[in-house]
Amino acid sequence: MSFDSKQIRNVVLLGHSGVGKTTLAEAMLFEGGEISRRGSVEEGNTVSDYTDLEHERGGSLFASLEHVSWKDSKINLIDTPGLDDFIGEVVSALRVATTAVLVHNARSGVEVGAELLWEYIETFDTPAIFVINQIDHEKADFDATLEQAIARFGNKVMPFQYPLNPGLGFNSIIDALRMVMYYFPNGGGKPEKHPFPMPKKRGQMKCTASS
Ligand SMILES: Nc1nc2c(ncn2[C@@H]2O[C@H](COP(=O)(O)OP(=O)(O)OP(=O)(O)O)[C@@H](O)[C@H]2O)c(=O)[nH]1
Ligand SMILES: [Mg+2]
Repeated sequence: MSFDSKQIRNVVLLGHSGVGKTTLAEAMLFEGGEISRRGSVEEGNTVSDYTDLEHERGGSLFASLEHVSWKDSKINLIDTPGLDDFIGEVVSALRVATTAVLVHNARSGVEVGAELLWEYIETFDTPAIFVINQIDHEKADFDATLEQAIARFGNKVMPFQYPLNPGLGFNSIIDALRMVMYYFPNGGGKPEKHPFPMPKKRGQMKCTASS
């Protein structure tokens, strides 16, 4: 398949060490049909962390480039290491990226690595999207992480997708742009689309997109 330059996106995944960037990259490759089975960092079989050294350390040490086709676009995905010892890998990736995806962890909130990376995003003036990850963790606190992100990075942080039920039973996302709820059935597979669940009274929903 060939793409012209307007259809190509260079996206860099960055974030504090261990937030889940490599796992997210693996999920994106799987959803895009590039791989038929999702590998895991623990099993040492992700596309991104392919070196022996990364398998030994159980985390990314190098920026790695993957490709995924999505609808009529080609996304060049660069997964970067979170440890600040390897910041050079992140800086090189940011220089060629059209979009930065700054990943946070709902279990730990906004961490110091994210603040440092934000300075680089601002230096390169790269448009950024935040992803709040690990929503399924028993200690996940989406609202607190979002509040921290707004407090630290300003009012430009605007949620447009958020989880309906973070924590162990997590299975639904609200997409406020498309006005739709995605429900992920037990056992995985494609999400079901449901109508946007409207609260009966104002302020009744736990996570609101714009209150
Ligand atoms: N429960 C849960 N665990 C996750 C999720 N994403 C990642 N993990 C786990 O978090 C740990 C770190 O994940 P990685 O994908 O290696 O994180 P990373 O940001 O790439 O880490 P570095 O490359 O070392 O910066 C692994 O044990 C993953 O299995 C998630 O959405 N939910
Ligand atoms: Mg990684």
